[in-house]
Amino acid sequence: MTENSLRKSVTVRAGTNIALVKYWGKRDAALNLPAAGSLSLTLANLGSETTVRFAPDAGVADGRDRVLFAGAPAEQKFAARVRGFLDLVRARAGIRIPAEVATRNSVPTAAGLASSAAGFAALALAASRAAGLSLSPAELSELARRGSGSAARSIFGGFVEMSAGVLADGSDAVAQRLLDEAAWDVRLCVAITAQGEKAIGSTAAMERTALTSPYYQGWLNSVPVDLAEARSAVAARDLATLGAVAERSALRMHACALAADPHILYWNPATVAAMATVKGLRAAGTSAFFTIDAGPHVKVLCETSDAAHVQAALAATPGVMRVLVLAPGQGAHILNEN
Ligand code: 2P0
Repeated sequence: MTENSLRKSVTVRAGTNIALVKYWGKRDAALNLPAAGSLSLTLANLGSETTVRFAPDAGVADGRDRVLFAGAPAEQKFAARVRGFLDLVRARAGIRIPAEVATRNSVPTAAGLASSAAGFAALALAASRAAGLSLSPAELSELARRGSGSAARSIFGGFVEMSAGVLADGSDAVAQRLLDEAAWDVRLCVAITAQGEKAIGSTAAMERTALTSPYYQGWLNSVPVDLAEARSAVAARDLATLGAVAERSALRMHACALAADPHILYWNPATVAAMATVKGLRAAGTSAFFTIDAGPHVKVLCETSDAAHVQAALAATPGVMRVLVLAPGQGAHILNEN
C-alpha cells in the first residue's frame, strides 16, 4: 500500500433499486446474509453520491471517521453504521487511519425513499478504492451487503438477482446482473403517499417477522418459485409475467409482516387506493403492476410508452402527493478519483 493510494479521494454514484422479488428475512444477522434470494431493478436519478478519503488528518478530533451527510455532520446512528462499515474496509486493506466520508442523495429526498441500498453500494466502491483495494463486482456486492442487504444489488445496473447463497462465510451471497440498464426500457412510477419516516425500519421488522410470524416459513418457501419465474420473465422481457410475480411477492411479504406479533403494517389509505388504481389501469388495458416496500409508497412498473398515463392516473388517486417516473439506471460507478 503506497502513501499515494491512501491519499486518493474517490467519488462514486450509485442508483437505488426496487425489488420485484422481495428480500425479507436473514439466515445470518452478523454477516447480513439473506434467507432467500431477491430480484430488483436499479434506478436512474434516485441514488447516492459518496466521496471517501483516508488520511491521518481526515477524522474528527478524537480520531474517529468524519461522516458528513448533505454537507453537515451526520446524525449519530447513521455515522456509527458508516464507521462500522469503514472498519470492515480498513481490516481488509490492512490500514488503520481514519476516513472522511461525504454523502448526499442525488435527488431531493422523497419521503421514505432515502434508501440504504444506494448509500452502501456507493460507499463500498468509494471506500474500497480509496483504501487502495481493487475488488471485483462480486466482491463489491459482498462488501455492500454487509452495510445493507439491498445494497448488494445496487452494485449493478438494470435488472439484478441477489443470491441467498449457502456458504457460512457469505461469499456466495452476492448479486449479479441479469440485464443491463439499456437492455429493457421500462419505467417505474413512484406514488408518494406520505411524508416522514416509516413506522419501523426494515432490519428490525424482518427480525420480528422471522421470530413471530406464523407465515414466515411459507414466505421463504415461496421465494425460489417467484425468483425462477421472474428471472425467466426478465430474460424474455415479458412485462406481464414479471409484473404478476412482483405483485404477489410484495403482497406475500406484507402479509407475512402483517402476521408478526406485534403486527407490522406499512400501508395507509392512499397505498390501498393506488393499488386499486393500478388494477383499474390493467382492467382498461394498460400493462401496469405495483410493488410496495417497507413503507406506504406504491411503485408501478410499466412500459415507457404508458408511463405518462400511469403517472396521471396515480397522481389523480386520493392521498397520492406526487408521482416520480424513473428509468433503469447504472449501478455503482466512479465519478471522480484524484
Ligand atoms: C427489498 N427491502 O428487497 C426489501 C423489500 C424492503 C422491502 O431490502 O437489514 O435496508 O440493511 O439488510 O436492505 C430493505 O432492507 O435491510 C429491503 P438490511 P435493507 O428491497
